[in-house]
Amino acid sequence: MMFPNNFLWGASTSAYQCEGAATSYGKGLSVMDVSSVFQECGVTDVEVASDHYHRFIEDISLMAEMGFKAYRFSVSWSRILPNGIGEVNEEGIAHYHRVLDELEKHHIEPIVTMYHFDLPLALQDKGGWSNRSTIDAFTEYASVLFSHFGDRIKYWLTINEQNMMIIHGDALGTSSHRKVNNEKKDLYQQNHHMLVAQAKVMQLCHKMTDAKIGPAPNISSVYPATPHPDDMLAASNASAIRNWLYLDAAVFGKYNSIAWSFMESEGIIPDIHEGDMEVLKSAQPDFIAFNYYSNMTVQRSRGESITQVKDQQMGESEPGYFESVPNHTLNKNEYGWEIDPIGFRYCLREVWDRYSLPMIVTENGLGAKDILVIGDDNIPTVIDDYRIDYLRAHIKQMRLAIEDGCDVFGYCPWSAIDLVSTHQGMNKRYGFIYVNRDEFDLKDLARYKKKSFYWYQSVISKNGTSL
Ligand code: BGP
Repeated sequence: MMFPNNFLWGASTSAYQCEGAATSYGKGLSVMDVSSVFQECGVTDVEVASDHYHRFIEDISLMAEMGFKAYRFSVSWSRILPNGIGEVNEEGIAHYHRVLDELEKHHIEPIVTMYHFDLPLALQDKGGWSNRSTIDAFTEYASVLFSHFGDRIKYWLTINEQNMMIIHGDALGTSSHRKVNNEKKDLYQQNHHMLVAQAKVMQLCHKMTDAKIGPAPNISSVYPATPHPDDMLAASNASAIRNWLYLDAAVFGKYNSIAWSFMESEGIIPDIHEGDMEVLKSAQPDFIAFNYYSNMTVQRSRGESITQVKDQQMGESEPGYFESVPNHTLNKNEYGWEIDPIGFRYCLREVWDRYSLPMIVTENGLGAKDILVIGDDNIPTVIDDYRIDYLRAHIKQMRLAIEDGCDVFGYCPWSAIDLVSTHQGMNKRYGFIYVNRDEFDLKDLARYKKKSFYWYQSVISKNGTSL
């Protein structure tokens, strides 16, 4: 079995992690521009990032050289609406038109995330997602995007990793502004507001454009640590709370019953207004986009609250429901993330079985401390065989999933170019293209092609038949 002819090979980035120009050209601040996560972790902030704002022409031409069919990137909400609502920043609109012009020139399909962690600070100052009026703000933002770019973009993604913002907001830096007492209840209230906002925006997209739209959570299948029925139940709990809560609401327009009973026993059922459930029910995504890095393994919870690892891909536990344990059958990357390509096939099959909607993988990849060396042609490069091995193994499994009958229409690993990691700085790199800067030394920000650049170029040119 082959990849379909029009398969969308590409890669991903997000605005705050690569654009830079965080306080220029009329852009308002976002929560990520002032996030304490960077200081806490002693790593670079996002003021300059990869300078993609100024270098997108060069970056997109390198993507074209790799043969990209698609580029998944996010629009910065506060670059479009500096205050989150109200006045539109025309410079922001013009910038993304220029990005789209460039992509069009190279026949690269834009896949655009509307909101990737960077909520406008002005909205956060009014309570962010805890404040119900952020639903209207997101709908207003979406309507600005659809009216300016609706005829140029065929694929929209609503919210990147809503589930990780709820479960791991501290690691990502999206919840560092939270100032409420009943923390968990507030988080699930935020979650409800995002679900309603997403549903409204999906409806609006179908009303205002001919484009397709879908959610973009981070999905991990969940293995039981042993065949003990208690561990099986723990795995089922974990999957419901981590995955299906989010996708069931987006696709079926209802709360997953296991997740609901978890929220009930924890006393964290959100305040649901009249009409909210109808809004969820009446919206439909056209596809499911999801990010996959690793699966998780859990055992029955011993009840006690165990120390959580502050990382979005590790250490999730819910006392009383499930407890994460390492999976000793898998190798780990240098940041402790388990590498599980077979689990990728399993995960694709699970999402397909459950929802029967076309799927696109919007993140997958290997973070590593790349080392720049001088190549044969005297030009700096990175010999990232470890990244090639990771991607090759995952693409093979994706091909098998397609053979299994899964409808997968694109693959956009993380990341097109090196960019700032959510909480581990500039030294944790994912790109096919090296960006020449260090944690705090900006150097010349030059772009260098890694070995994986040439490898991915050949994968795309042969449409995945030779890996
Ligand atoms: C996902 C996010 C990305 C990204 C990626 C890698 O959770 O959607 O924004 O950064 O993970 O994570 P990290 O940067 O923490 O290595």
